[in-house]
Amino acid sequence: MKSSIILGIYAVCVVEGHIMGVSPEKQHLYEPITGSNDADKKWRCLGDPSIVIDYSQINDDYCDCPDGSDEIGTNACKFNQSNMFYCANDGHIPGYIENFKLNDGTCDYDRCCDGSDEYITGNCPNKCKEIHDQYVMYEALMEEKVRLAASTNTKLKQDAIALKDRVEAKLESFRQENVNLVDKLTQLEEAQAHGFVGTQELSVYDEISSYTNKVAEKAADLEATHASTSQRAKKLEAILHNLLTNYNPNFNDAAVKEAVNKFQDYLANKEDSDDVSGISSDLEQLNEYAKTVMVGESHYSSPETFDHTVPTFGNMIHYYITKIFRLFDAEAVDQLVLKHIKTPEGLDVEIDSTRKGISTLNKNIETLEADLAADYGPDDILRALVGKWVNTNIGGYEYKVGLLNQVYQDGNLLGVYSHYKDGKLYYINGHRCWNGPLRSAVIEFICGDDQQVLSIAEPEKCEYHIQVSSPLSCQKMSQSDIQKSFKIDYSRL
Ligand code: MAN
Repeated sequence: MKSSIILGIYAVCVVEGHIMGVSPEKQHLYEPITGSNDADKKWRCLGDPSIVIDYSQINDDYCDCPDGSDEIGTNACKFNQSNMFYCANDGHIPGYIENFKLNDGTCDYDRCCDGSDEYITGNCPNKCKEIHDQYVMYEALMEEKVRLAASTNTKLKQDAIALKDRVEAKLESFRQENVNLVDKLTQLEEAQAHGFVGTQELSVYDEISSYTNKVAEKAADLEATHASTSQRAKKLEAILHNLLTNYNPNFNDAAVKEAVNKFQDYLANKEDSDDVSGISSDLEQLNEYAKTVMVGESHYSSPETFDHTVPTFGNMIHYYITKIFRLFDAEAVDQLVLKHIKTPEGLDVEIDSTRKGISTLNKNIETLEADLAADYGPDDILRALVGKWVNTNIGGYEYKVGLLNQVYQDGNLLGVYSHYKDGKLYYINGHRCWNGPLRSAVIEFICGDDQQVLSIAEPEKCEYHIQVSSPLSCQKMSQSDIQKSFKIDYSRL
């Protein structure tokens, strides 16, 4: 039983048509069910209509209904979220407060600017006018911020799109590079299995061919020159034969005698054959030889198909061709081999480095794919904040806050960025707390100017809650968001 003063106040709380603590929309639920005299009036508990109580038992500071619906204006029943005390806050925005905060002597002006939560203590005069004036200013400020943020956000969105495009392009080029490397590896492995590199072997053949073709052209010229020279020689020989057969040895003509003697010497030493045919087939052989160049075989020695011992004009050409070919062997082929054909050891090294290249590319591809699949918020806009650090000094600690990166408190790692959810960035796996868990942090964006740390709290040991201002969260600021973020400046009340 309460004192008579308190009873008096409770009597005020049950004036029919207005039950204290109940919102206007719910007042009709508190109409009596029977009786015209006050004493006869009854009411049913909202959560259990089988329980009927006297109308005067509502807000009498005694809990009659199991759901607490009869004591919405007192703290008599166990707290129930759906029975919160309603503050009308005339001139401002209505609010609700937990019943256990009623009459505790504290002015909860953020919920009840009219002080109605302290109806017994009378501690709290109505401050709705002052608070509403503050709110109106704050609301205008926030609306302005939202307006300004719209253009910043457009820019951030464009940056985010460009960054995403860049990641996609990089991924595409890595994938293409990967396809090329896999092809190359297949070729190299085939070459390793067969002992040569097919297409590269052809390159050597092509190069040798181009040399032998040039030599062939030269040889054809020489052949033609040789043919006409030998025609002329034959005519001269015929003239000299005629001289040899028909000269008169009885004339003592020294010049004729010398010519006849020298021609006889010439005939005695004359070559049997000066046939130059076969040069083309020799060159053909060279080309065929080029085709047989194999990886890892000792193919540098020239083919010993030419007989250098017979001193014919044709063999002279053979000699030069072979010499050229020997040049190929000694220098050019070595160079070509280095350029086009792998030695077995070189092949192993290249296969190894190609495999490593593929594995690195695969890792890079995985990283980029994960990045593209990650949640960067609506329109991927958070991409624009990657790599941004906002540092501050609070409570004697130097905080380094890397958005989507890491957070440090002096030398302590508070967490590594893990994911984004419902407008918040989550950081985990920081340095271990003394006798506690690994440190972790959450960043909440509050509508405001460019990214700055607004506050850092540690609601649980080694769990950090960081508020960062950003135009990002302005875009979705509804009227109720503005109301929720409004903070009363008590110094001005
Ligand atoms: C340091 C800081 C604090 C933390 C304690 C825990 O002093 O990281 O934030 O609460 O360690 O021992």
